[in-house]
Amino acid sequence: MNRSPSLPDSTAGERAGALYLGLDVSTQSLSGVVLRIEDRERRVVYRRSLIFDEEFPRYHTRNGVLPHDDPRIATSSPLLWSEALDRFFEIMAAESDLDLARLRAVSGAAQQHGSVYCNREATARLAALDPTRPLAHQIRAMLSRADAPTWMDSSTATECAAISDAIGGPEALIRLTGSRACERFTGPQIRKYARVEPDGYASTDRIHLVSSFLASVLVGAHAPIEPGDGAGMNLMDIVNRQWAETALRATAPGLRAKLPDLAPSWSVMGRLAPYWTERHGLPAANVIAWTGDNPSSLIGTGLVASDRIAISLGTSDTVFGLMRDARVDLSGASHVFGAPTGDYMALVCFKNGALARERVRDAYDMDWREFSRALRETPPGNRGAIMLPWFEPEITPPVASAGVRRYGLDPADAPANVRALIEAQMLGTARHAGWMGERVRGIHATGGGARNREILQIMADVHDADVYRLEVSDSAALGAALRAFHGDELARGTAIEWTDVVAGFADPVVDSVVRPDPGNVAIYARLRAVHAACEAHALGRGEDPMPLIGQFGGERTP
Ligand code: XUL
Repeated sequence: MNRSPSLPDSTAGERAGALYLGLDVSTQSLSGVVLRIEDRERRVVYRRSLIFDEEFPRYHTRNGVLPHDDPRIATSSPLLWSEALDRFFEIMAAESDLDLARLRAVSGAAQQHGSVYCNREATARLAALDPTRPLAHQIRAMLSRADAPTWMDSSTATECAAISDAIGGPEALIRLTGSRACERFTGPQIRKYARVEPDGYASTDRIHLVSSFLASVLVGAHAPIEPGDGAGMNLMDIVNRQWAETALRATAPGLRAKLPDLAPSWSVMGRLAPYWTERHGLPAANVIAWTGDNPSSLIGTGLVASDRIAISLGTSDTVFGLMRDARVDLSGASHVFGAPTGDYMALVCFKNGALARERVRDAYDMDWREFSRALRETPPGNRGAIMLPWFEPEITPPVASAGVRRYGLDPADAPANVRALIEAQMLGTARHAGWMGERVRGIHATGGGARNREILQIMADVHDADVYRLEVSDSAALGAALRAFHGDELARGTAIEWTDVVAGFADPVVDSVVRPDPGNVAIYARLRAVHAACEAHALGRGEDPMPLIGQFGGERTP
C-alpha cells in the first residue's frame, strides 16, 4: 500500500465544486481520496492514509493482522476499522481546508472476503450511534464475534472440500459462484464458525462483509451487500446476482436469514448518520454501496470497457479486467466477481511475481540495470528455452510444491534466464487470462515492475496489444470516490456514462505507450504452444516438450 503524504495534494482556495469521498479499508491501512468535480474541471483535492499498526498500536496488529499461534488463522478487528474511519473523518475535517459542506456522496472499498458477525442488538444500536461517545465502544456491543476472519486466513480446507462436494464438485461451484471453494472466501469461513462455535453462530443475527459492515456504520442501519464483493463469498449466483440456495444450504443452517440482501453497486445505502454529521460537522451526504478493493480498483484504473485489461506487476502479479459476459475459468485458478458497472470482472493472480524477479536478479548477482540489459541483449523467444518460475507454490496454474523448472535452458546462462523468466511471466498472463474471451487491445500496466520498459515491451509483444504505464496510487480509494460521484449523479436523475465518470482520472503516463513489434508478436504466438507444453509436462499431464523446443530453436538459428 502506498503511503500517501499526510498533507493534502492541494487545498488552497478549494471553495467551489461538489466533493466526493472514496475510502479504502485494506489489510494494512485506511486510505481516503476526495474528488472535486465542477463542470469539466475535476481533480483529486485530498488524500490521506492511516497505517493501522502505527496509528492504532493498542490493537497489536502486525501488518494489519491480529497475532495468532496458528499461522493459518488471520483475523482483524471491526473495532479497529471503525476507529480508523472515525479518525479519518476527524483528520480530514481538521487539516484539509476543504469546504466539507459541499460533500455530496461517500463510497468505499474494503479488503474482500472478510466477515463481521453482528448480534441481535446491532440494528437498534446502529440506529442510535451516539456522537458524544467513542465509536469503538459502541461497535463492540453490536458484535457476536470479536474478531473478523480476513482474506489472509487459510484455515478452512475441510470446509472447502465439504462445500464443494455438496454442490457437485469444483466445476459445479465455479459455474454457480464464479470461483472454486477458496479457504479465504466468506462461505467456508462461515461454515467453520458454525462448526467450531455453534453458540456464537446461533447468537449471530447478521453477517456482513467488511464493505457492507462499514457502509452500515456510516448510515446507521444494516446495509445490503453489492454483487462485486458478494461474489467473493462462494454464496452468490454469479449470473443472476442472487444468493444461491444450494450454496447457502451447503454452508450453514439458517444462513439466508443472517445475510443482508444484495443490491446493485450504485444503490444509495442511506445518508451519513447523525453520528458523523454531528461529530465531524459533515452534511447528510449520500452513502453509495461499498464494494471490494478489487472491483473498486477496476474503476480506479479506468477499466470500464472490455477491450482493456490491467496487469499489475507487484509482489504477486495480477491480471484483471471487465467482462461483458459471465464466463468462468473452469481450471479454478481465477475468480469472477461482479463489476461495479453491472458487468463482470476477472481476477487472475500469479504468486511468483516480483518475488521471482528478485530471486533471479539476486541469483545472478545483478542490479536492475543489468537485468534490463540482459533483456535487451537476448533474442525474443529465447530460442525456445522455457522457465517455469515456481520459486513459491503457485496459484496460477495451481502448483502445490515449489520448484523452478527449466526446459532447454542452461541454469548458468544468466541473460537467458532473465529473459526466460519475463517471457514465462508474460506468457502466463496471456495464456491463463485467455478464458476471459475478450480481444485485448490495450493493457494498463501498474506496480513496481511496470517501470521497466523492457518488461513492458515483452508484455506488448506477447499480448499483441498496446501497453500504457499507469501511475495510479490508491486505485481502490479513487475508484470508490468515482463510484460515489456516479451513484450520486444517478440518484439525482442524471444518466452518466462510465467513460465520462473515469475521464481525466487513471490516465496513462504521457508518452508511456509501448507498441507491439509484429515480428516479435509472431515469435510469441509460436512460443505459447511451447510454454503450454512445458507447463503440462511439469504438471504431469503432457509429453516431453523437448522435441518442440528443438524445432523452435532450430527454426530461429540461421
Ligand atoms: C482477492 C483477495 C485480495 C484482497 C486484498 O480475492 O483476496 O486481493 O481483496 O485486500
